[in-house]
Amino acid sequence: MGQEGIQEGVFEAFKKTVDKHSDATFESLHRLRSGHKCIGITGLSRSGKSTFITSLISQLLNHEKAKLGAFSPWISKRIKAVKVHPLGDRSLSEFPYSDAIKSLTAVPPSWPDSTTDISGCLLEIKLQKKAPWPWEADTKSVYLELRDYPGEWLLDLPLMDMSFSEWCSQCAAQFTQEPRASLLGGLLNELQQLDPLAPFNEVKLTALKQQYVEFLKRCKEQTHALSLIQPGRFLIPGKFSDEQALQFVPILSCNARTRAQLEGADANSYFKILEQRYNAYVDRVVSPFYKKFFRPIDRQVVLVDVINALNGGPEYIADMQHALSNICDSFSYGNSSPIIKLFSPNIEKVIFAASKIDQVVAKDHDNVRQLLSSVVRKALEEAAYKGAEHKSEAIAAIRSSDEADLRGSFGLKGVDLEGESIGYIHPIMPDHVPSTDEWQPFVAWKIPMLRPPSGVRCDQDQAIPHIRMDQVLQDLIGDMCS
Ligand SMILES: Nc1nc2c(ncn2[C@@H]2O[C@H](COP(=O)(O)OP(=O)(O)OP(=O)(O)O)[C@@H](O)[C@H]2O)c(=O)[nH]1
Ligand SMILES: [Mg+2]
Repeated sequence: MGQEGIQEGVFEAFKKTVDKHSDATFESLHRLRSGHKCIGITGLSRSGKSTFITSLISQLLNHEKAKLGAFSPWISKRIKAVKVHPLGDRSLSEFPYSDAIKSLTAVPPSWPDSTTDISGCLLEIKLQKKAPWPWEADTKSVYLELRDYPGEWLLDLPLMDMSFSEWCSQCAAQFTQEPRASLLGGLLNELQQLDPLAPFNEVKLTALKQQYVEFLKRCKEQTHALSLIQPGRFLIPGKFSDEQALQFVPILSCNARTRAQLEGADANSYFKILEQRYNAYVDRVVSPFYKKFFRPIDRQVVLVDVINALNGGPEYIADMQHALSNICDSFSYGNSSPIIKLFSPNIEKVIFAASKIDQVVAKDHDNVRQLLSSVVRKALEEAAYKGAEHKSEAIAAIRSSDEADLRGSFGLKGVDLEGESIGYIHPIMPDHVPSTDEWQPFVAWKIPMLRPPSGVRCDQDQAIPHIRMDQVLQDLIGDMCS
């Protein structure tokens, strides 16, 4: 290629980049201002995202009574005021903070509702400047964009890098393993018998899709939920409930056909029709969600309910590890200049946090943190390699237990979801994923679900009790508050 050809190629590549990102460019321009960051609160379904956001807002709004000893502007008493604003994007509903606080302060208190759609808010923290020039204002504001969404939708991100036949192969491998094989029941055989080259039948597909959704519900609603539940919108469709793009199922026998057979299949075959709908799902549902909510993220908190997965057993930890590694593969790490970030936003910091750590005694917290580090080891290494700051933590957004001497043994007391006072002792938490002969005590333990603490009046300036939310705040935004 001559000089001209090379220049043409470079120009085309630049034009493509601009075109690809132009929809996000204007949205991103305002983020060039220092003191404004988009914070991703990411986590699988029920990992504690909405509770975390609620607690974070509440700790800051009620900073005078909150215990935030690890958060530098709190120690130096530089927090002047905190305000929650709606996000600039008016199409997005406001994060239901007041509803969550209402539930938490009700008699009896209850947890915030499970999330069914996207919401967000902009949190402004007004700080006293350390040493302003005489002509400067003596305060500055730090802005945090926060967004919440159903955890199920996160599981769709890996589909962007998977063709329909690759997704079918992944399902074929998973569905013959326990516990999924039992949860599928008769549907396993039906999906295995579905011939990709046979003529498509909408009535049959509708029946299969209904059964498939029931199977996904069973995966989610059993005692220990599985992590990898795809496609996420089949359970929580959001505004896409009527889309034909949501009408497909995996064909488990794709592997029995050659690539040429699948590519040359009749336009009205199961393979071609379902592939078309899968592609439409990825293009019209998954990609826009990724572009709007993940691409602008500057700093990421990934919440992981590792205690619950440990309690489920080896299959559940492995399933969670697989799901998290797929999700983290779609993160774009790096610490680039603001101008480069405009076109190619990167995650400059990531904090993996084991959530609901109040379910175990304090002396085991560090073990759980180490366990989490081993579960997400690959993602931590990737972040380190790409130059992003990274850390693992163990936190409770809302501390719902107290340590207690239970007839001579050290344990926890709290109130269960039925309102009964309970006390329990748990096995010593491991600092690594247990090996085959180490699993027994963790699966034998029946982890109780705790009710949030009673009598917290965060509607009257009191702060919610927590564990290490102040450390997360410091790690996440301490540098912006200096
Ligand atoms: N003990 C304890 N339980 C918690 C804590 N945070 C969350 N939980 C429990 O975890 C459940 C799920 O929390 P959510 O905040 O709704 O989780 P989510 O990730 O927003 O869930 P989805 O919106 O369904 O994806 C709650 O209903 C509580 O039972 C915590 O700090 N301590
Ligand atoms: Mg939620």
